[in-house]
Amino acid sequence: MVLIIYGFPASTCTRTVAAVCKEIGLEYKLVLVPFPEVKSAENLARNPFGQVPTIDDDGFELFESRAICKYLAAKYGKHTTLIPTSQDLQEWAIFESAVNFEQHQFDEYARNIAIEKLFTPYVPQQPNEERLTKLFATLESKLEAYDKILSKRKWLAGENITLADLFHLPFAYMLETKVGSDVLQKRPNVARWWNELVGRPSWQAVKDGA
Ligand SMILES: N[C@@H](CCC(=O)N[C@@H](CS)C(=O)NCC(=O)O)C(=O)O
Repeated sequence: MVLIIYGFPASTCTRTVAAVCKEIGLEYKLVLVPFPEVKSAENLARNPFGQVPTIDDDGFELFESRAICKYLAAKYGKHTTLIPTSQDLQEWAIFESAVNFEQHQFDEYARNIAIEKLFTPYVPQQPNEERLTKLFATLESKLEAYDKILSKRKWLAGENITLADLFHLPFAYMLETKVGSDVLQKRPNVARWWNELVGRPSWQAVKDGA
């Protein structure tokens, strides 16, 4: 049975899962849960947090995009480098470290910049410029650390691309194309990494909609 992704095309986390499917070469069917319906009883039954995406893999349902991607890579992506395939504990630890710093050192700031800058007009209120300045300053300092890491490794967890790299895609892409920020181009190693990542066919296939 074809993998089902419940979500909506523009959803950042839905596009992450879709990009991972493309990396693996795994077919999926997007079952539309429009944004206003994320808190519907039907969606809450699938995801108690009232969010998307959720997958249905032949009757097995799972929510939380990063966990979904790890599950899909482990089950269907053995021919890829998306998660470590060896039993080498250190390789796993470095991968988990990169997955964790994406979430806590990058997503935390990039997501809030996007929300402040792009989503508040819909609420409606003006972006809080003071908050934005602080978020950008913190993100810049985090990207200094990224540049050091990427001076020693081609990808964030080593010499091969992993989920840790792919998890950056939706919000980094939004920063560059919608917020109009050049933070990803200012540092040589980050720029080299980002430009290769964003050009991947997997992301190009879903960047405008899962
Ligand atoms: N941690 C969740 C976040 C999911 C998330 O924030 N989804 C958004 C769409 S991109 C959503 O459903 N937002 C509606 C809401 O939170 O009410 C994941 O990674 O799957």
